[in-house]
Amino acid sequence: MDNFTWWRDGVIYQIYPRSFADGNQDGIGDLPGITDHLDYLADLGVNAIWLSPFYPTPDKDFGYDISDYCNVDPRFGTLADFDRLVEEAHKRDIHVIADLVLNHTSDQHSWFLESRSSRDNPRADWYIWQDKIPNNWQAVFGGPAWTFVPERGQYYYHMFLPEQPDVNWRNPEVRKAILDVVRFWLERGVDGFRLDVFNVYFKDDQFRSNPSAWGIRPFDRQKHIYDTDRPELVPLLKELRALLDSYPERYAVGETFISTPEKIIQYSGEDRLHAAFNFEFTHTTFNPTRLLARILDWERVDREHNIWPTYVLSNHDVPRPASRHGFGEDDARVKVMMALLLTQRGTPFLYYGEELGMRDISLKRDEILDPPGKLYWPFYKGRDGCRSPMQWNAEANAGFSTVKPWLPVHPNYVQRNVEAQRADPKSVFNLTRALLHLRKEYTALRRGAFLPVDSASQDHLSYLRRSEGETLLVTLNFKNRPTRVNLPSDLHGGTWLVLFSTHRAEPDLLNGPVLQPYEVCVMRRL
Ligand code: TEU
Ligand code: CA
Repeated sequence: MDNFTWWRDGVIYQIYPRSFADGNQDGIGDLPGITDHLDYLADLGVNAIWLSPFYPTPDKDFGYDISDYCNVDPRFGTLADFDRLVEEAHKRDIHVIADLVLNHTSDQHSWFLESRSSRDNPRADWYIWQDKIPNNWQAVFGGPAWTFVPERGQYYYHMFLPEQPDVNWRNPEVRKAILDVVRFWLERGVDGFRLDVFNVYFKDDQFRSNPSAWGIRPFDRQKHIYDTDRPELVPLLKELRALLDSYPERYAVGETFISTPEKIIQYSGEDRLHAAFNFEFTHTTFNPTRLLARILDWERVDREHNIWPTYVLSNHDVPRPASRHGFGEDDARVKVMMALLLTQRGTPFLYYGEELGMRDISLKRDEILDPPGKLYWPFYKGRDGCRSPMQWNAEANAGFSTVKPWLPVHPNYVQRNVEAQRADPKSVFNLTRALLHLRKEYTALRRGAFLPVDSASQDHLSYLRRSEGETLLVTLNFKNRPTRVNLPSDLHGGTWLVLFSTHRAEPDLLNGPVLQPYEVCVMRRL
């Protein structure tokens, strides 16, 4: 493959470590568990894994509250386990992306324990302290964003939980300490980073109050112009990029908080982040017209700003696509969405279990662990639903662990698991695997132009992926009825080969194929 760039041409698979595989049978997934399943991931065909936080944490936000940036939580393993995971992943040509949460630490991090102890300790200015609450800023997970500490007689700022104090990025010592953290993981062989809420690192230097807006949660009733997206950010991103570029082929993808195309344009590019998430597919409805419009937005962003698109259907913060689009246990619509994701021009991100069409678990109120779920129940039930253990086989606890897992396994695991889906040629797993392998085989799928066909259709979404010497046609029927794809006349006739289909073995392309209900088909013009 000509100049294959892993993060641009490849597919990235997100692992939520505590839910993937339990290596030591204590009910919590861990790094050795992941290492044990690298052959599974290599066979599936992914090029990189992104690990949600595995650092020491008091677990107020399940790892997104880090108490030591340069270590592994004993529940997840040791630094030696991490080194082994990286080594074994690299042997299989799988790159490793670490999740860095650099906007805030845990309140149990030694930096904060010191900072909160007095007004004149060496780290007094490592967090954001104020004598009085200076503004109306709210915390994302509920309540005001300022919490009082009697030892200092002052308030500190936290955009999320009070147990997640925001660090003071304006302090040069903090900046240096954090860039040293990045270097620490680069030196350990990490290939890239996912940066948690990177665009909120800096807050307004004058602490101005946000203007109001319409919304449900108090946090949403403000326009976030002073607590997010401050101008000091871009120079920092440039410094970070220079650090990454001092190592070969390293990568950073940012989690844009309240993502918009404008923000992504501003924060990604040659001298800043490689990519910033576009979350459109996590909330667009199952509608070909709307999905096409979103894709064309990103095609434009790339054309005009040379920013390689990214696509994701889900992550550890949102309901799974199979729960959003599937009917009961039926996977027809789930396969359409998976095929859409994997045939885009841009880097697709998969979330563990998506390749099985895993559904969200539903929990009773007293089973909920996620802090915003506890707070806003029953209006919002939190994010535990999409974090249930990976379903490996039909044995006890889905083969995830021999003991009771930290979150319940979805009861559908008896039928819906890796082993069963491997054996079923029509499964979501085999569709995912087949498309991942096609993506490796065809340059047109990775880099080829995206050219919509019959784009006024309300029923199907069809497009060519075309590169020099390769023309592929992707057709996705979004309806539970047959529909015809009207091909432009220059595509009539010719010889076509079906590379993948949920329904057919032979092409039927006289004037355009008639698609079966929810059919997914990828053909190649010979
Ligand atoms: O998420 C940012 C974030 O606040 C939302 O995605 C959030 O999960 C949603 O609004 C629910 O209310 C990142 C992480 O992905 C998330 O898991 C962390 O909880 C959060 O930052 C704080 O680190
Ligand atoms: Ca374990």
